[in-house]
Amino acid sequence: MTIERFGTAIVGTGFSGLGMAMRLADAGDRDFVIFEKASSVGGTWRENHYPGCACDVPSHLYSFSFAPNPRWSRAYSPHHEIREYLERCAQEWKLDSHLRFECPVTRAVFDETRGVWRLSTPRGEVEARDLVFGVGALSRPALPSFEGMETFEGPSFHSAAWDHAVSLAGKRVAVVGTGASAIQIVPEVAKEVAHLDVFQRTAPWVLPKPDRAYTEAEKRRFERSRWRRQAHRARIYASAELAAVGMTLEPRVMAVAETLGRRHIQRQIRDTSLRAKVTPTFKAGCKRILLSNDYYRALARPHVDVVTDGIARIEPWGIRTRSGELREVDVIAYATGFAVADFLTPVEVVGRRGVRLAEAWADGIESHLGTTVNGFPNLYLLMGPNTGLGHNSMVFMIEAQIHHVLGLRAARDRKNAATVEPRPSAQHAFNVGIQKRLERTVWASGCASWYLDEHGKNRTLWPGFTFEYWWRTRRVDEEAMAFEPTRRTHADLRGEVRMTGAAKSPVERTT
Ligand code: N01
Repeated sequence: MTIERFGTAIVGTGFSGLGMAMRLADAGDRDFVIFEKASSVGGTWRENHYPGCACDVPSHLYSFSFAPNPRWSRAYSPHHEIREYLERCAQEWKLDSHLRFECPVTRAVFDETRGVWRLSTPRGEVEARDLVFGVGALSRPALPSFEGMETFEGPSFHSAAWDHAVSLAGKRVAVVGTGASAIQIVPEVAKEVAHLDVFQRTAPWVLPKPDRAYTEAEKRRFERSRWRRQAHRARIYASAELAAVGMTLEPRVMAVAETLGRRHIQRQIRDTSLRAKVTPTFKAGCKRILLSNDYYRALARPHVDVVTDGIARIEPWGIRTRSGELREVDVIAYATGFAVADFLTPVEVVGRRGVRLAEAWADGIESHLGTTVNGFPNLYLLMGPNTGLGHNSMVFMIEAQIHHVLGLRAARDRKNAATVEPRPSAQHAFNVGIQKRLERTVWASGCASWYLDEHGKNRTLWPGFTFEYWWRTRRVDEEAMAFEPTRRTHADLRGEVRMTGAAKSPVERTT
């Protein structure tokens, strides 16, 4: 059996995986392969296409700084525009020959003798010196486990697997959940259904969304002037970053958001009992703050009910609430979120001494700077533990991480080492520091959220300003890392490499 060998294997084709590949190509390194379980690129923007799906971070910031798009149609673009943007990036950076579609990586084992990762895929084995996971934290839909779910007679699906073949026109529909996905789904679905039940367990904080379409003149100006584009991006960045003050330094500041949220409810809902139902009872920011101009208005429509009784079980013809009432529905959409803590679960990752990543993470997912893990050399996690955000663009964090990965590899090569990984003491100190800071944040103010793992620890979010993360990742702290030789050097291995993928060539930047 021939084993293909690459310098770098990347898993995933969302912002993380594609961004990594684009930056490698920019650096003149074309010795990489990208594995994708689906048949096209796009990550979460390929998977999520439910009605109303759009980004709640402004597009001029929710895009690569090195691949600007002056022609975003709106401040907050719909999902298909973001997916098309990522497809364009893949084309312009000539990534086609590197992409392996419908080819999930199922196992990754580190070979200590040779200092390489051996990957198992349905199409055979591959070896790579570096392994980059860009699989995202929100890629595994979490379906609830209500009794009787399998007995439901009508169609039912998760928001991230929306079945557009099911027409909702004139039907009785239930949306379970009131998170970021649901508040986008509800206003759209309410337009066509006969009746809509929104099953709310916890009322979220929802603020007005400062969305608008860009005019043709604005788009032309963005095209002509790099300065104007960058100034616009910088303005968005700075105003988003302000929210980190309330979330991470002084949670009392979040009272401002609560005032805005209550005012939003009062403006869009007249019925006082409905107002009371949808008014949150936890500190704003503890769960993600949501943005919508039409969610409350949709809830106030006569054919929409907010059901807060709790779900007892699912029956063939509908949903039985804890109060005993049967809400008859034809279709159920579960907007119930994602399995966050175990985001690498579908892949068995085996590091030094045969230790599985799942074992290393038995007490919770931990890494150094959200990117590297002791015992797992030359392994890099993009959007890894504690790099998530409640207030700004993940693409900013992803770019900082990619820069960090490139820096780690360069430091390793400068030292003629074969592997790089964090020292246990550095990883420990990083996590102790992060957890200490997280104790003072709004996310620790008492609500239940997917930011917290089963031990109540926040392994998801970065506890400060994003520019701090950028600052800490801009240069490699070599004291924190262990660089080690292996019995065979990478140069030896390269001698036996059968070159695959595209030939090395300088990459033309086409933005
Ligand atoms: O998921 P969620 P989401 N019974 O976990 C409820 C990103 N995103 O898909 O709050 C009844 O936020 C649950 O109730 P509760 C964004 O980062 C981004 O909406 O736990 N209800 C909640 O209301 C976001 O944070 C964009 O009490 C149950 C809802 O389901 C993340 O994705 C757009 C339940 C789940 O809300 C996830 O958002 C969309 C049960 N058993 C999403 N289980 C952008 O625009 C769960 N719920 C970038």
